[in-house]
Amino acid sequence: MSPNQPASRRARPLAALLVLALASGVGCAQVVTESIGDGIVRFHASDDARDNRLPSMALETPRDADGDAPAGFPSNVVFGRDGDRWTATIDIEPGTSLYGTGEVAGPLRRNGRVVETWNTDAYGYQDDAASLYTAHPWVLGVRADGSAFGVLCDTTYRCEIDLTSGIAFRAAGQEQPVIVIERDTPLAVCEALGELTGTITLPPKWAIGYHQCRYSYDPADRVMEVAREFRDRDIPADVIWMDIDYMDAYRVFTFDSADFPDPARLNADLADIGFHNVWMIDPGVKDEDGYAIHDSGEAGDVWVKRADKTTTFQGEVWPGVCVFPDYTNAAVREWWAGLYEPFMANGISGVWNDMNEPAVFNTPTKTMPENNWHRADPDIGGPGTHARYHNVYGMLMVRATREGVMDANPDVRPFVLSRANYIGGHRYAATWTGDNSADWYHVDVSIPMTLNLSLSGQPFCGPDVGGFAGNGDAEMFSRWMGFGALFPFSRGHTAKGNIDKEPWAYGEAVEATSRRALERRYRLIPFLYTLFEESSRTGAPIARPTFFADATDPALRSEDDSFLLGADLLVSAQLQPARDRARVLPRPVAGVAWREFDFESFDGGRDSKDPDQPRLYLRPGSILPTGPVMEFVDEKPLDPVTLIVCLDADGSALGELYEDAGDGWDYLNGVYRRTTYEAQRRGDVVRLSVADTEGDMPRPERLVRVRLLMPDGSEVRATGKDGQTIEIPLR
Ligand code: MIG
Repeated sequence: MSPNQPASRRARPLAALLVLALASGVGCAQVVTESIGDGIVRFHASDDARDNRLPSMALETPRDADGDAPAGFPSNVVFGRDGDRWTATIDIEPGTSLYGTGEVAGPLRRNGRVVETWNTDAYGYQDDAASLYTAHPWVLGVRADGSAFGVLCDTTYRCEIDLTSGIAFRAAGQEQPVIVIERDTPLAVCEALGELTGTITLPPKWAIGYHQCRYSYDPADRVMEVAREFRDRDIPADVIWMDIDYMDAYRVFTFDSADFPDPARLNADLADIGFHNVWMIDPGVKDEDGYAIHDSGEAGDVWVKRADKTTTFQGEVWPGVCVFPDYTNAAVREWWAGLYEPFMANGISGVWNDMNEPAVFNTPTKTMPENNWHRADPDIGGPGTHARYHNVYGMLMVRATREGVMDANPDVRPFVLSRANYIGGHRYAATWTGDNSADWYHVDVSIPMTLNLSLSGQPFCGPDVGGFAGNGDAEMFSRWMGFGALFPFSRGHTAKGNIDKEPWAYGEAVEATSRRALERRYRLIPFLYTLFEESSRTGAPIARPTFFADATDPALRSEDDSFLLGADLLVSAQLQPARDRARVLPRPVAGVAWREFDFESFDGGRDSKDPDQPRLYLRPGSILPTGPVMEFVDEKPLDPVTLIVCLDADGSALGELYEDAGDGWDYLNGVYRRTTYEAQRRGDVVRLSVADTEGDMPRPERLVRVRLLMPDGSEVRATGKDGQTIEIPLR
């Protein structure tokens, strides 16, 4: 047995253990391996490390060993030390591409990169940023043959992820387990990660519409003005956001009485024109006697402590000197959750938690001292330092926020956006890529950043479209909107002091491009919603790297100017001003190429004639469900359903459409409809029919339009009734 092979704890003969101990040069400690699921092995540095490990914050529920590691398990973890850090290394075969590592700037393929998990307020970050806002100690490996594995270093402490030669984790704190997932495909690894860490809650449908934000729309009249402008200009949008300036001097859970005198009225007026709303809440609570939130926190003794474990830590953030809820404690989370009931009663639809790394202005590290003290519950490891809990502070905050939001409005699905998070935190909140900049570098990285987050368990993500820091220009904004409209989370945002960045702010041409882009998103909502539902069940990412189409094709491994939505739709963008990058497409499938298609735009032309729209391609063998343009997702019923069909080499195609009430929980009791459409060519006729229907929601009477994409670029169209077979003669 070589030290590179996995060791089964019980089965290994003693002599081999001794050889291994000597060879690894780390004393007598023996790696312990155990199976915790089919093709999932947990490695511990030693028996001691296993017995004394801290509870996993990543796993949705603790996993017991269900046996020894399977014989011949392909990956092995070698533990060691590097100064005061413990290390875990995993060799990789030549030809292995590495991905994931969470929210990281730079290219999709991560080989050669070094990052560190340490949630950081990283305004204006660049390619070399070691740490951004979230922590995902996780690497996805894809071997030359397309088989894949995932490695989770199950620590909340600061952890370097070094991909310069194989995979190396170097972490502070005590030795923690390393979990390795083995699967045949990268998609299956993502799904297994979902089994371990949980999946997203299906969001309310409005949350997958377009979001419009800025720092800040202020006062309330300005909010209404922007929302009305969308409707007047026929630009689809579902959500408008209230950034920190709505508060009374940045005191959380308050409203500025001059600028936002009646938030309930504002939310109702927004609802009248089909807008939902999201309001920001930060963790820092102004340290001020007489301020109700402060006083109730004080009474409950909820704040994070200094190293002396008794005095309350104070740090400056927006409101001035603040104190910080200790979300590691269940009683504190309950207190925090309870604050949302009166807040949400103002007709608030969603909550945005920012600054929860936590960001602190007046310390050298821009966060809390690492020796601050958390009074954590035993089930997450008991009391401990900020060094241990820093990376989960944001996750535990949004866990409590989500509970509060759900307690306040139990009949609707929660929507929470968090800036900081930890692997597994997708269970509680969506994430965006923080304070990017209005420059071409950030245009370029917004696809790989979204993809690597998606490959790290967080499917509900996207960048600030248009760029947060700085102004940028019309050309850049236009390009960004073209493909930014197609991210799982699609939100325009910009910082205080910048020019306006609403879709119409740059004049008519850019407005037209933005409208085309958002009309595409809204036509694709039936498909996107189907993908969100799939993700909520299986953990599958929504935006996927193009190499998912063919993990054996080396030409796709670094491709990050394009991305897939689900398995079937390829979005191919041009991310350089000159539009001079060669497009990379998946190889034809049994001789049939991925087929380009587009939509008719509002001004009568084809939207793909607009060079700022990404090109769209359909996988051979697939049926894409689309709908009519709407001003907001629930404006009208889905009628007609337009099915865009690309037959494979056998003349067949399949596609799925998931529908439910769009909000609420009835879908969990069967009130939904999942339709599998099938197309089959026989001679000169293609028959489109429903192959399968699941769920209790009856099929409405409605039209189905079929757009059959032909190999020569032409289209054959047909119309029929949903549920009935539609015959499409080809000549
Ligand atoms: O330090 O609330 O990333 O999206 O607009 C700035 C104001 C604080 C940072 C967030 C940004 C938000 C801004 N916030």
